[in-house]
Amino acid sequence: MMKKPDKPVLVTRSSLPPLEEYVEMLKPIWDSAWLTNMGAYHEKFKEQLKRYLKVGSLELFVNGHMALELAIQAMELQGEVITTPFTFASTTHAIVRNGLTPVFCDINEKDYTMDVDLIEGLITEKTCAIVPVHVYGNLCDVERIQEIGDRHHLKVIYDAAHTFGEELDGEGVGAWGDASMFSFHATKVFHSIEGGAVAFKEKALERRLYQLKNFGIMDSETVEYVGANGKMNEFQAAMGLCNLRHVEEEIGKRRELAMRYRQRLEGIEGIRLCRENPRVKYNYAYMPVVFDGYKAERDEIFQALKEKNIYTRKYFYPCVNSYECYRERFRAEDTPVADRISKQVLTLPLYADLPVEIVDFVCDTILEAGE
Ligand code: T4K
Repeated sequence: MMKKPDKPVLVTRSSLPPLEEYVEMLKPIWDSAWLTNMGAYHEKFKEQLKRYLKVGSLELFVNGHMALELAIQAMELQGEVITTPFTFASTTHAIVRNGLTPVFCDINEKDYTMDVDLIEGLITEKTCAIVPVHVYGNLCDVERIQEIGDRHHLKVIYDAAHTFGEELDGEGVGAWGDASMFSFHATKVFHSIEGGAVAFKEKALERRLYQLKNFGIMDSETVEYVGANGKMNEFQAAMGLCNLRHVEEEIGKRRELAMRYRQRLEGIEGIRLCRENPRVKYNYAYMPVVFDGYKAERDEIFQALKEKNIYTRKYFYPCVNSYECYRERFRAEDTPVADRISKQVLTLPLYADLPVEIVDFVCDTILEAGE
């Protein structure tokens, strides 16, 4: 086994373009002194993203959370929203901050996305939408969800924060549902420092999303709507444009490392990895591993790795329905699979420049902890 790394290895590390490339992009910003409010880079980034993500309509935002919160607001909903508790805080907060009531659906054991067999049992006369999450880049059963949404006249808004560039049967994942939110946060496969986008179907949403991100201001004398400020600035868009040139290479490197983890950990008793769906083009956003009946518990492995300078993360523990701020309203026991998986899962370090020796070191440490 290699010796403990000198520097801490974190769960991820932002990918950055060559510095000169970004500096070159900054020159026109200095020349024009146009820093934000839908500048030239903003528009160019939007067009390039539409092509890369293979979606017809898209609006950019300052971050993924604002994108999701405002996408939900744009739908003008009331009542209950069926969603998953196995996610980042943002998903549920976006629902609640819109004055809507989240109804938590449990997840499946296979890929930790919403268990589609349970959705219909949660629909009431108050249900207005479904907000599923393609967690870790694992695609939800979009076909079944579409069918349920259509049958019950529900909006479907995907939290696609983890699925940048993913495809199902060659079609961009953002083409599913009424809208999908992508996050371009620094920790993501693809980033614009902070940033996000909403891909959507209905053309009318374009105007509403624009109003929502720009105070409802349509021109210097016309304020049409009580909007917020969710605009992406030119420095973000410039970083996005640079990173877009390198994203395929980044994903390729991640893929190699994910395969290495798989090679080392697959088939070991008590260790569960997600199975890949051959219809999906993945982005290898995260490397989740579930310890279920392994000789060491998740928290013991977390600790063993930490002692060796490897900082994994318990994404997503605790489940949202046991957060302090929601404790009075929900119970984690109502979604037992999510509750259990959240206590068994660890996301291992994965980023393009992670040395393969570290992947081996992480695997060796996990295997040693189970001896
Ligand atoms: N929906 C879902 C399902 C999401 O996962 C997220 C975000 C959202 C919605 C909302 O999208 P955004 O509004 O964020 O665009 C991180 C990210 O901040 C967050 O974007 C992400 N999900 C979540 C899963 O992970 P933390 O609290 O774990 O971040 P932090 O600061 O502990 O960073 C994690 C690791 O990343 C560090 O150990 C090192 C590395 N890192 C971090 C930063 C900030 C870098 O390499 N560079 C950096 O600049 O939430």
